[in-house]
Amino acid sequence: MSEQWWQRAVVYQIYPKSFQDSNGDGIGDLPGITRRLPYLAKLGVDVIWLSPIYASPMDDNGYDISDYRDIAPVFGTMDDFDALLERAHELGLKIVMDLVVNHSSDEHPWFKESRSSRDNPYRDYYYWRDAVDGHEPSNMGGVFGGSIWEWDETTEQYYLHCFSKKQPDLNWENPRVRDEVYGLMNFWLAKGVDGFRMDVIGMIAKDLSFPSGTPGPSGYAPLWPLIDDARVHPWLKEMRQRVLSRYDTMTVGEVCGATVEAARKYANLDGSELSMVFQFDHVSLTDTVERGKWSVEKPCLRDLKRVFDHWERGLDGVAWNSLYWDNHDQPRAVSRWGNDSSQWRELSAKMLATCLHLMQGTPYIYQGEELGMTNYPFEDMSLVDDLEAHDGYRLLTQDCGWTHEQAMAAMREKCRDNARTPMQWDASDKAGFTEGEPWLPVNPNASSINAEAQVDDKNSVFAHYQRLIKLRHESDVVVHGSFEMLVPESEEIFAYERVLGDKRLLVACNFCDHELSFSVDERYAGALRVGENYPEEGPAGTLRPYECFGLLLE
Ligand code: TEU
Ligand code: CA
Repeated sequence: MSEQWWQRAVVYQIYPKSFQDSNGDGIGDLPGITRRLPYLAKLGVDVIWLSPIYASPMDDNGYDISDYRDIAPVFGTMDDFDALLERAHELGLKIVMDLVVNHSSDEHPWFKESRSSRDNPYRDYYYWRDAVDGHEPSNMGGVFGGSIWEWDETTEQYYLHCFSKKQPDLNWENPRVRDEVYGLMNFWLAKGVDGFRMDVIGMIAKDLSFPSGTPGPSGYAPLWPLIDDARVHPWLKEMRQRVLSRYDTMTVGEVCGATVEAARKYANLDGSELSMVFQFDHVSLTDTVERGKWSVEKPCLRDLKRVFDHWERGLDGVAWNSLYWDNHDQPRAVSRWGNDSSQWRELSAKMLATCLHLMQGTPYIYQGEELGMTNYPFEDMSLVDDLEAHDGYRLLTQDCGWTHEQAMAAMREKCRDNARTPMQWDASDKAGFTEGEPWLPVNPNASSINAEAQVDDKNSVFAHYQRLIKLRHESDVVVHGSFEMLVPESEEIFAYERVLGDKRLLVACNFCDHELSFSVDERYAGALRVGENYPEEGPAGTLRPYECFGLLLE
């Protein structure tokens, strides 16, 4: 296959609610994004992925859509969207929309029709089941807590919702549902958008026997056996035929629990399904069956390396990887994988960037990551907004018997609102995000960590990201080189080599706060230093705290 544009591209994710407010209501919006597009052009990214901006009751910040062809008033109007798209394209930035079609909002007209009577033509747009012995049809729990089944008085049946009860699952078995999805995709593509990030697309096929499982501390069984992901592939091939094949798009499917084997189908280089998927192996390393994601342990570096090695080698030449440390569902990268103390924050943020951006795959930057933004010091639940976090707090303190302090420590490490505090534009009171009251608090460190302080400083985290993005645009070995892990047993060093014909790249990253020895093969004598985070070269054979560098022979 010849090179696709998205293989050399870097994607920047915007969480609209927290990016830039333009009208003082404390909520980010489309005119705010348009105003900040030159900042993204300066950073040098190629693609912007917009988290959902569609009409929505905002039970899950827009991941619950009530009209797929309209904009949420709080974010602006369709004219605002058209202006954003036009300006982005003028600046050479592509726009990828979030496609949330595993479920809709319960306020979507389809669901209102569906729940109105058993013989409504929209009934089969969703999953409706009878009670079994007066109970839910199965004992699985949803991602945001409680049963996956909600009783509906009007028609005396349960409907399925893998997420909140305001997010009923669409029935993909029904060809009319698939037609609707393809129709709305065509609507946005005809407008000129450049692709889709597909929310939990790996979950659209269910085991229709709706199995039960062994309950955990919450009283519910884990959800994942419900997912019948083998059956997703024919639907994605149909989507390719009916929609995507008509346009030159980038598509990325969110596939929780994806294996390398599955990704070879989803993201095959034959282009029959998607461009790439988001896998979860590295971000779920310390998850447990009992507590899910709510742990405070740091995963060990060897495990992290094992995951990347498995994915890099597993997809090389067959399918395509996505590369990410964080997004709107994950804590801040520098707090989680690096060191967010004032001493090491900048160095470790740059080291993480180098480590990720020089692997094979398309890198994603989540808003603020390019500034080294950190987690937020949440002290209690009053400042936490996210529904998942509130359910998590309840699970930990009530079902698992944790103290308030233990639960808050987990929230500070893991809750999604860490990523959702306002973008830090400048050192002013509200960080330049809003003139009003921000919907989530601004991180107190905005006075020192902000875009204004970094954009023109060549030693900043921002400038480091700029250089890495440029390097990917220019270097074939960064884009296409094979991957080999070096010192795989090391608990402290993440090092690898990329090879493409006679071109080579060696990348070395120190993941800890002390100096280590690391020797470089002689063949790299005279190589070009790239992606380094210390201004001067250190003594041969060593890696200083959080040091990283690449050595390029091209
Ligand atoms: O997330 C998918 C998902 O399974 C999440 O539960 C994710 O694993 C979790 O948030 C990690 O803590 C997608 C979206 O990215 C998320 O924002 C939505 O809430 C969810 O789908 C429902 O649409
Ligand atoms: Ca606003």
